[in-house]
Amino acid sequence: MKKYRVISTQKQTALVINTESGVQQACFFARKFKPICGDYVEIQINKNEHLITKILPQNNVFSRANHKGQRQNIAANVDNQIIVVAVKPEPTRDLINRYLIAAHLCGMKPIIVFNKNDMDKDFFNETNDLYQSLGYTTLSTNAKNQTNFDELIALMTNKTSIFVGMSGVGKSSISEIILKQPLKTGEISKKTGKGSHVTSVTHMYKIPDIEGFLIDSPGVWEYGLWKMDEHDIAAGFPEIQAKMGHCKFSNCTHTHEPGCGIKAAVENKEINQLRYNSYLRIIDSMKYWDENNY
Ligand SMILES: Nc1nc2c(ncn2[C@@H]2O[C@H](COP(=O)(O)OP(=O)(O)OP(=O)(O)O)[C@@H](O)[C@H]2O)c(=O)[nH]1
Ligand SMILES: [Mg+2]
Ligand SMILES: [Zn+2]
Repeated sequence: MKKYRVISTQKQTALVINTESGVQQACFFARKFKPICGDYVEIQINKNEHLITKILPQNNVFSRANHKGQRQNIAANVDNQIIVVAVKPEPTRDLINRYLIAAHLCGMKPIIVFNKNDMDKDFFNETNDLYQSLGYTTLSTNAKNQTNFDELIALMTNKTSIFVGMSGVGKSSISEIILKQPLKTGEISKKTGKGSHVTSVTHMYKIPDIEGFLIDSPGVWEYGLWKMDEHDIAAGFPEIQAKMGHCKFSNCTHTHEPGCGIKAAVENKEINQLRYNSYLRIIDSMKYWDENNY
């Protein structure tokens, strides 16, 4: 029965929400299994202590690379991956494409949200046009005056959505508007003594008024894809998938092979050159894990 769901986890305990009553409860879990944010669990009450006794099968899992290039699971049972980008801080090269590959492999619907649309229209228009033409859902928002939030909330209704993106793009600001409550902010910085709003843990919230859950995650400088092969990476490029079947070799990686239909499509301008370059760079970045013997 899908009644209890993990909000956040610590070393030995997890905060769990009763999805029917909304009541939250700290629960212990045994070493042999470690629940993650978004997991549905079964719990037992023993002398006033709550214990997680089972993790229910996961629909899917949002992951990223750990420092060794292994797949590290961040949150379970996630329908939407909301990629928040802003002109400032500007997304690092390939960041959006990496997230899109992960969305595909993890089985989430990606939604690209261009936040801070009060800042630079050119960046938004160009990037937005590109991803829209590839079939992705995009939206432009402004957390200062709450532009386009009705559309965003509609996409999140009856779903579990995780906000991802660089630190400072506005994930928590957007979340606060949707949740109608201030979010937990980071600890007071020891260095500066100033309070910061930087999110430090992955945390799930029940959205008021509509059915749905929102997961706020800490911003990352570079989202790392775990070790995967060229075919996994190509699977995250719908324009490459659309042109498959025209390569001389059936196991073509579309990098160096003669008679490659994908390279021909790039030359004919049927596939965007910048996206193809990004595809090559992402494949190349996998060498890092090999070179470091991971
Ligand atoms: N101009 C403008 N500023 C915004 C907008 N949305 C958020 N900001 C500001 O951007 C800064 C960072 O916002 P946060 O919501 O803390 O960013 P975050 O993505 O949660 O960052 P991390 O928790 O570090 O990952 C804050 O100073 C916000 O006030 C917007 O639409 N326009
Ligand atoms: Mg935040
Ligand atoms: Zn090819």
